[in-house]
Amino acid sequence: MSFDLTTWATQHRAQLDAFLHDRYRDAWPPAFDEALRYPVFGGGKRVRPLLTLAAARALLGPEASLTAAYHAAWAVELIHTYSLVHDDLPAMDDDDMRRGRPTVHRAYDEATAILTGDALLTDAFRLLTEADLAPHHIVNMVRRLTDAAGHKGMIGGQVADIRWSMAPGGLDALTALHAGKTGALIRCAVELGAVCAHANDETLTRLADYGRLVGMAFQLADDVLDAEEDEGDDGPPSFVKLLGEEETTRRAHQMAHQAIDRVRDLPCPDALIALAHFTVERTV
Ligand code: GRG
Repeated sequence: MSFDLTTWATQHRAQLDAFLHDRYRDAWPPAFDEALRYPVFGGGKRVRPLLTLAAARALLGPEASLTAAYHAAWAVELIHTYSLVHDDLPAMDDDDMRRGRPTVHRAYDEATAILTGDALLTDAFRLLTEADLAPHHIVNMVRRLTDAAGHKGMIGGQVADIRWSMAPGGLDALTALHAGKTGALIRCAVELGAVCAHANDETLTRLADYGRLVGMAFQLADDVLDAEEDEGDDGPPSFVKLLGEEETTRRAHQMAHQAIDRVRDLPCPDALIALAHFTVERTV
């Protein structure tokens, strides 16, 4: 039977949400639970956690329990969510709206937004420790997520982005920027799914490569989607500005196909293949 990404993703999004639904019920102080839930259940596509689940499925098969992978999936999504909350702050992008509604610092206040991001970032690592896996697998995941989210990955990419306007670079510099800012966490999402499925070193390297390629394809597609709004010298750095829309689109599709080539021999690669296509064909 052919694989239907919409059905699979809808089912897993619902299970992901149910899994985390009660997590902040006992937040302290009690009223803080509302601010914590606001960005977490704010209508994100859940691409990263779906990649984690898809990587575990690719190795374990369609019937396997993905309980450990759910912990990893949520950990990655919480890091992504915190990064958006902080990225919207006045000191960063200063955005009033995200996903069609006020950003956290607009819905609440700046201090609440900073602390909400801090709390979600911290809780991501707590979640990893709760996965039903041997301690060495958990340590492995903590290290990978720390590297992806920290100065060698997402934060480093964000710093490079902020400095870009003072000293813009070429294609290599922009690729390095996005390998950190967007790519590191997407690649890590895939890696954690592989760790949860006890992948050997060869398979992990192959899946990490898939994650790297899909992460870059995701950013190239994003730059095409945002091309109009990013226009102008004071807009953010963008592949479309360096390569044009047509070439950026061509490279995005090429990378998605290269990513698929890395995983097509795995036991159950259907969801990974469909997500690679979605990454470059999406309209949001
Ligand atoms: C401020 C700590 C800190 C980090 C900032 C990820 C990031 C680094 C900033 C977010 C801004 C941005 C546009 C990043 C590029 C990555 C990206 C395309 C984010 C949007 O991801 P989607 O499309 O978002 O998966 P949804 O809303 O679906 O969750």
